[in-house]
Amino acid sequence: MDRFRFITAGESHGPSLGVVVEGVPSGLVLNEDALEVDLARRQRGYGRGARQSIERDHARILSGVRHGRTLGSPILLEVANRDWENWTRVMQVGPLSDADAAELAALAEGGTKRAQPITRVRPGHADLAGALKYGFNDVRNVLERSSARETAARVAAGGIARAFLRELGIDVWSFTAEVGGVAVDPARCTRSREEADASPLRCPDPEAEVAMIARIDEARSGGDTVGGVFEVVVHGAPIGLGSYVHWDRRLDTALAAAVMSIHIVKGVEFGLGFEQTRRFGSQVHDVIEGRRADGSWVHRSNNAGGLTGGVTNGEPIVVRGAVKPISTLARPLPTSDLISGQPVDTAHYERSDISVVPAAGVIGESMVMLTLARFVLEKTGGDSMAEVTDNLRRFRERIAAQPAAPVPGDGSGGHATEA
Ligand code: EPS
Repeated sequence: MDRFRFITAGESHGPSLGVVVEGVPSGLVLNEDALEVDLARRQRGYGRGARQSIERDHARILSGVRHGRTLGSPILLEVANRDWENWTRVMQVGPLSDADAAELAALAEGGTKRAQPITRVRPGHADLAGALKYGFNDVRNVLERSSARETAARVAAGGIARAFLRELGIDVWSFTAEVGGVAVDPARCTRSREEADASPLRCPDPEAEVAMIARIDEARSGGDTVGGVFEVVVHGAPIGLGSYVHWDRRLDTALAAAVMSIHIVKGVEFGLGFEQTRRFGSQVHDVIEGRRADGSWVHRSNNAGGLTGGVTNGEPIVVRGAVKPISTLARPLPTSDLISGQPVDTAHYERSDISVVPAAGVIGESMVMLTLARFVLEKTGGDSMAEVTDNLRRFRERIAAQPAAPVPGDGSGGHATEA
């Protein structure tokens, strides 16, 4: 059974978001302050909308932890929606009494947008397909769950994976690589990781960031939105996570699905990615330079993005997510009405972000960490952190040693023992 599996619940303007994370080993040090770091990073970024000035995301730990350490039991986290208090009648869980219904109707009548049913489906959003699929005549029922607000719960869960991976020496971060066609130039990436993280777009290249901000301002002034690319980088993953033996055991399969599952992501690539298709093999494949004294392996480059045959090869894992422009536009596109089926001039608009690439990067980190944690546990097994760390240390020692030279016909069938 998959370890570190998780399931989220919650509507964007409901009382709260929840997530249950199952299969976390016992003995992991965990507290709410640690989870807050990534939640705050997810909320920041130039181009974010008004919602983030309302929310101050904090995950309450409601189960699975005692005296600051995990118990091995399911961990339940809750992230409250502060905005809920502005939506109590619209998002009321219980049935509407006559008085409630009259109040809601009066609000809608009086022009309160959030109380009005939504039928002008937004191009690019889940609105139309979702309403038809679930049988709704009010798109509110779709957008509440399809909203990227749900990613706050994923990032809360990702904080547990970060604590787990950190104990094993595995480190994950991300940065904004591109916004609206403006890309970072590795030669100009002068900012340290801390400096990049503190910058408006979480960008290591200060010059590119200025031009990226200009693109966001341009989108804002046109009532538009703009996308980009984030890059997640993993250091310290041991060789041997994932497997080439079957499609669903490849780590790249799982990472691609995890990153692709983020609402705003429309493409995923590893290492050199699609650029590989434009080069000869000699300009793509990473020359293997040999084993170091400490047993690690060196490649001349990392175009494969740390994964060959779906297995970690000891190089940093590099995965990028393509972020589409947000589909809620302040100057809405023409669309059609869900009920009449006829064209209308403008799609629905309440409020939105202009650009979310830095936030998407933090969510990308979380999805990568949750996936890696699962694959680490698949490799090591173990119910307690002591067992996991012990097993991983022994595996690392085993593969660092020089294997015995193969002797044809010695009966070992090519199974190495240490020399
Ligand atoms: C988000 C909260 C949402 C949006 C955004 C992500 O808040 P609201 O809908 O109340 O403004 O800002 O969601 C979308 C981009 C979307 O398309 O639904 C958040 O917390 O990340």
